[in-house]
Amino acid sequence: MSRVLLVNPPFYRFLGSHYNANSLGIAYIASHLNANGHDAWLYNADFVNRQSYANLEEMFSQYDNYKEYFNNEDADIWNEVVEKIIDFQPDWVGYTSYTANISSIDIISRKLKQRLPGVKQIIGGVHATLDPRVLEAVPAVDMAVRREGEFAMLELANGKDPATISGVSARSTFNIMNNGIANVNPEIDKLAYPERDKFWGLTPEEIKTVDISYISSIRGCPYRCNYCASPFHWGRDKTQFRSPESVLSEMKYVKDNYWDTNKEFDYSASANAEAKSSLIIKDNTIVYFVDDVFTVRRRRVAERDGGSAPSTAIRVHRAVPAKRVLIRERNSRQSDKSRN
Ligand code: B12
Ligand code: SF4
Repeated sequence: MSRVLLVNPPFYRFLGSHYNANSLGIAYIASHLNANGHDAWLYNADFVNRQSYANLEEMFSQYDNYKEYFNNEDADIWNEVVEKIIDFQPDWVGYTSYTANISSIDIISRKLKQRLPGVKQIIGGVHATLDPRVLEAVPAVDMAVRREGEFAMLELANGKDPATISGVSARSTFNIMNNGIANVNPEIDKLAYPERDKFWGLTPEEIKTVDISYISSIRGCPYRCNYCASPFHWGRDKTQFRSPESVLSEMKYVKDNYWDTNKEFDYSASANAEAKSSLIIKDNTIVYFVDDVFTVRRRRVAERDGGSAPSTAIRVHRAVPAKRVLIRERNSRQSDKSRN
């Protein structure tokens, strides 16, 4: 059994805000490892125990401070993150990468390497997928996984030779061995639901405030907008859909296990132009879909929402752009009326 810590690096904290939701990429990696006998936890280094968020204007005004953090590798935040990782006593540390947080990963991984040279460090996620030479940008990181990481990470944690795993790049004695892009996962319905319990470094009270309502119901986008990372990142000819049954059962699972009707705040979607206080949701009965193209097959959305409404009255949000779009469809209201 390996102890694996999966890290969402700090980003919004540098801009005077924070991000308190679950990161689904590493949450999927963690649940797949845990379902196969490992001990994998999520560490969100962008979490702050605070209920108010900065809006976009306030964040942009912090840009000079943001730059300053990267000029000062002795800033408290870097040491705080490294100490939390060390406390975990990991065998593996995995970072989820966007282009926006690659410098953060570089600083943390170099500091960690100085303190714990034997720990294996790995990078995955969008930026690692887009950049085949990502290991040159993060010299303290040992390996990269490109595209979907569930299977590759499990094989690594099981001790398989990186040179034999699809999608893995790794340092060898004289150069970097590169096995290209991981195979597309053909059966996303069969994946375990993303990890929603093992949050490292938070008190039990703080864990209750993590927004675990994010759900991913598709992988890939059928369009090819030339400014967008998605087509290459997911690498499918067409969008792969989870079945409505699978998505509904995850929604129900979230409702049965995590909804707290006393909760006054919805912590999702931190980068709103509006003040966060205008987005307060009293009962927190909400699900955020992170899908690139949630409405691409309209009939499927209707099936899914129609199916969910009578029993759960779930409200559906789309996470990005961070604006509320789909709110409780017709059937739900009707069934509410019939219940009252
Ligand atoms: C939800 C979301 C957000 C949320 C949550 C982010 C979070 N930290 O969880 C919010 C609103 C905060 C956000 C913010 C931003 N986002 Co955003 N976001 C998304 C979105 C819509 C879904 C992400 C997701 O959950 N996907 C589902 C999971 C399952 O997929 P995944 O994360 O890719 O993970 C899989 C693999 O990548 C891999 N993997 C991931 N991590 C790891 C780690 C290891 C160790 C391994 C082995 C494998 C691995 O395995 C996973 C499972 O198969 C994506 C688009 C998309 N559909 O992916 C854009 C996207 C990731 N965002 C993007 C951008 C640009 C941003 C911002 C920079 C926007 C801005 N200007 O502020 C910020 C950066 C935030 C940061 N922390 O750095 C771009 C990234 C492009 C790039 N080159 O990096 C994307 C791809 C949108 C796009 N199509 O262009 N985002
Ligand atoms: S996710 Fe959106 S922006 Fe990206 S290719 Fe698809 S439609 Fe275009």
